[in-house]
Amino acid sequence: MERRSPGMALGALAGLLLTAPLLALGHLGWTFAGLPFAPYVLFDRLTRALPGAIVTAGIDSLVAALGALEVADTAAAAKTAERVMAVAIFLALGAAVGAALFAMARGGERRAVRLGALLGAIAGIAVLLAGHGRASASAAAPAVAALWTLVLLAAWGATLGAVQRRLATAGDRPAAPAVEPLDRRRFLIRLGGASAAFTVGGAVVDLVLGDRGPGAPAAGERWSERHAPPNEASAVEPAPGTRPEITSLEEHYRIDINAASPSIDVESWRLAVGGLVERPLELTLDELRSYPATELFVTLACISNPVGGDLIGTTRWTGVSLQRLLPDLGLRPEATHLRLRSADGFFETVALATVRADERAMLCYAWDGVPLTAGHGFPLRVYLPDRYGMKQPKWIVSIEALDAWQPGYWVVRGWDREARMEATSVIDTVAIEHATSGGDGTPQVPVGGIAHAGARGISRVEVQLDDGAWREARLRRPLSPLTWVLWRLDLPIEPGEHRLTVRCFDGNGAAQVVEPSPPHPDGATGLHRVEASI
Ligand SMILES: Nc1nc2c(c(=O)[nH]1)N[C@H]1C(S)=C(S)[C@@H](COP(=O)(O)O)O[C@H]1N2
Ligand SMILES: [Mo]
Repeated sequence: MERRSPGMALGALAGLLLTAPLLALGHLGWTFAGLPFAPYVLFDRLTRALPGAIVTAGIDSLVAALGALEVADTAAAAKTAERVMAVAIFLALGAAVGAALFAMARGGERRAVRLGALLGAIAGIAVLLAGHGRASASAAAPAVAALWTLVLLAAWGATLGAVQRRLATAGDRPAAPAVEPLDRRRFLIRLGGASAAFTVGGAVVDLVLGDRGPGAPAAGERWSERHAPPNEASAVEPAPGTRPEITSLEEHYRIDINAASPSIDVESWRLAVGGLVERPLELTLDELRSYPATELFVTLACISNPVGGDLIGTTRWTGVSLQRLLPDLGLRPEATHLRLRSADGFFETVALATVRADERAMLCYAWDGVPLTAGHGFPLRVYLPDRYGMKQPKWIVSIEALDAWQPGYWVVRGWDREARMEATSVIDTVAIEHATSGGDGTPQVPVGGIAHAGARGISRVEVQLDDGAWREARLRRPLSPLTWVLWRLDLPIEPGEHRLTVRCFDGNGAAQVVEPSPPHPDGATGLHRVEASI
């Protein structure tokens, strides 16, 4: 009797059915033990290896798509989309390995299990290599993390081999060849059921019990909970519906190149200072904190933020001024730039001239009075006034003094060298339900929002109703010269359908750029408009 060994299609199916529970198990290890999660390791390697233009196009279309779908939190949705892609790719790889194994083990040979274990172990080594140099993506000790990855994938491969044998021997029953397809099908159905049960069970445990991850709030009391904002006395009250002036840490957008944030043990973390220095240094976080602290309200925005988008936030940053730190770094006279490197492989260069000209450039360790969260750069990130987020590495591990400028991570990938923040203004609210009746009976509608122009400040905001004249809004005193300005205008609006447009002028009187342009390569421009029916 001829044996009918399971083909590559069945191998792919078996690969899928076994990869799903592998994902569930791997994710549990990630959630509860800080072990590396292979799909994220591979995905993060992929995003670093792909050409900048492709990654940029991917990010742009993702942000645009999420904007079109009007999702509430672009950054979180984008991160979820990345993770879904990472898992999908991993499932596809699992199916491919399944097909390959079934092709190699034709005939139901006994070697199938060993061959599967071998393929799994090779996959494990590939994952380890992909994650090499980014050991900090896992909170576990490197040896434990490596062992986990290898054992998990080898066991997965061995199981795949066992499934292959089981399917192959289903065709090995000389007595009842006609029963064979039924037996195979029954086995596959049982395998599918077990896979689904295990996967769903793991996911439920993860969701219910796991609260690790970058979203977890930092311990300690927030500065903003104990203090009134410095502009409390400003005469201009925001129009109802205007966004909070201080963004809560949970609401602050998060953008970076990581499916999983670096997880850094602060006890062993050091800021290494090298390059053109008299002698290399290593600074602990406590040493950095022993300098007099710089406290600044800052508005940070991502260069990928479209006009009116939500990739912008304001909080209080605490750190040590780079200017103050400089004398202790022992820089050699020929040094002109500092290259900051991050645990995730991100990097940027800062000119010493910038540091010397602006004492507000700082290495920052706290937001809103509590240590940075894992997602926002714990334990150390930089702040550079007037620049988009792409110039501001999180999770800094080293500073290298150079005698020339070097392009940073996103500059290499085609984004602007300077990444200076564009002036932008946004209408947050047309508060129809808070309208008061004006002198002539026309409803006075509170309209409000934000305007921001990096460190240049805002001197004027104007609102246009339909095609009417531009009318000047009142400006609330900002939290600092570095933050957005809340503006408000109580505008008489006749009932009907209307369009409102806003524009601003920076602190030097320069008008915001009116011509619409996309975020790439140097930040979005154009006016923000909303439709309102009164
Ligand atoms: N190490 C590292 N730092 C990084 C990034 C990154 O991917 N890795 N992304 C940058 C970008 S593009 C932005 S917009 C800001 C976002 O900071 P946030 O996530 O705290 O809002 O971090 C910057 N710093
Ligand atoms: Mo960004």
